[in-house]
Amino acid sequence: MFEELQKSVIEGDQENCIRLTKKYLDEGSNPADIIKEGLLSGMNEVGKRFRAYEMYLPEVIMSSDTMKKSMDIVKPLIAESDLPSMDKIIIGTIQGDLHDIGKNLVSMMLEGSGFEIIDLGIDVPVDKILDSIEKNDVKLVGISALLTTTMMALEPAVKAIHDSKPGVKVMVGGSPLTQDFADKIGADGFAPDALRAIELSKKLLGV
Ligand code: B1M
Repeated sequence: MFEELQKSVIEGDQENCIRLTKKYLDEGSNPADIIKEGLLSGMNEVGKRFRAYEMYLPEVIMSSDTMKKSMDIVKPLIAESDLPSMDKIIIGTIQGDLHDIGKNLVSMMLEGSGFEIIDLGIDVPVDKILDSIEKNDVKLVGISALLTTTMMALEPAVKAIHDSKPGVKVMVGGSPLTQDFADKIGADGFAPDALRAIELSKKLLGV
């Protein structure tokens, strides 16, 4: 029923996506269905096409942005309980590191996939992450590191999170990191790019 809406997300056609979203709302469609079966479903297809090399990253970003604009229209109209489950993810760049372009891209894509992002910014000390876990009901933390120096701070951060917040998983990413490194420091997962950060988040959260 929401094929046209899915198509507008896939094509990153913001104007059409907003028009269709409003049209479905005017016609009385259930807002939660518009999100699940139209917007999120369109974004899922985007992920599949990107992995199959049928879409490029800038197109994925446009789709994600398109989807978010319509989400902003629909979300306030539905009761919290009717919202498709929006798991929260804390994300930040590790202490000492000021790089945030990749981290912001990951945040944006995760948000576009229906996660609620708590972005702690750059140069984030582990205590700030622990505080944020305490205040929010969060089961996944994502930490970015772009320097060979700051990536070393990931191991104590992962350990501190695992020790004081059992059950909370940690995903790491950033250009100098590898799966091997992530395994060695005890992280629960490593994603080499934003799309794989979405897949990994879903896997780690069992979504
Ligand atoms: Co700096 N920098 N930088 N820098 N910088 C690098 C990283 C560097 C490789 C450049 C080089 O020398 N060739 C080098 C690191 C060398 C090393 O450690 N071995 C470097 C250096 C040395 C430095 C300074 C020390 C320079 C100096 O002052 N002497 C300094 C450090 C400051 C600090 O952090 N304390 C510094 C500063 C800066 C700027 C402030 C000028 C600027 C950052 C601006 C900003 O982020 N707002 C900057 C930039 C832009 C870069 C380069 C050019 C680009 C990084 C980037 O944004 N890439 C970078 C060289 C390069 O990578 N070619 C470089 C694009 C981004 C989309 O990719 O961040 O890899 P990336 O993110 C990807 C994936 O890695 C992954 O998904 C993203 C999207 O696909 N990913 C995750 C990232 N985080 C993830 C988290 C996840 C999952 C996936 O889960 C949580």
